[in-house]
Amino acid sequence: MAEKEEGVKLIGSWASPFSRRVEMALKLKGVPYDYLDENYLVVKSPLLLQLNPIYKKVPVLVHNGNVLLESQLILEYIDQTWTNNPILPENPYDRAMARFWAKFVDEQVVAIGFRSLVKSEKSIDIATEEVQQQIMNLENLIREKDFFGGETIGFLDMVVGSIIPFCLARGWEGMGIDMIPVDKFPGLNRWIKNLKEIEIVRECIPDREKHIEHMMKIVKLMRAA
Ligand SMILES: N[C@@H](CCC(=O)N[C@@H](CS)C(=O)NCC(=O)O)C(=O)O
Repeated sequence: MAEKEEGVKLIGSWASPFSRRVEMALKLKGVPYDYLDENYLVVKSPLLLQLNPIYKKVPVLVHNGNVLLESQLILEYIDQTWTNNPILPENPYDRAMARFWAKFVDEQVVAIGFRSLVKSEKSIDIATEEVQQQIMNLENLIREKDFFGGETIGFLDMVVGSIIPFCLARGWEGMGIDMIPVDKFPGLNRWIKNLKEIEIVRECIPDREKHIEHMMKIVKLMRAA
């Protein structure tokens, strides 16, 4: 375990997948940190606006006075600063591919995933098929492995895990949609089970019931917008 460093602070939000993945990395590395929870749906704190004036979003990591933004970049910073329990692959090709798929998830899957949550009953089947087509790419990647990172949790597991099973799937569950059925996605279901067996993952993911309620609130806000 590392000594508590001067000023390791995370400004996050309990239901934010981008914050959840940063907490997973800090816990995996054994980095002690102070955590401030933002209720950004109600009001953004002056601290958040001061630290992230560009996007005004969580998470924000402050380390020894340096402000870091954007969760994937924060994960890379954590990996390079605390080198125990590496999360990014060492091999340059594997590293590039982990970044490729992480970008795919945060851009493509997040966009169509949230879009599927606001579809009407009439168009939900088409939206479901669209999401399933995209996540089949991840099923093909995980099929032979326990984790995207190989034998244990890594960068891509944190990115995919925080977004799909522990965020979007909570919304799909609230809507009564079985988006990742085990017969279609056996690899992803096995991987989700593996993730849930990891203590730091369990410590970082939102409580299921509370999260489903929260996702339904988000769906309502998105529909009203
Ligand atoms: N690309 C950013 C996304 C962060 C993000 O979207 N955070 C959301 C919470 S899940 C947020 O702070 N939203 C506030 C807002 O949109 O005003 C990252 O990876 O850190």
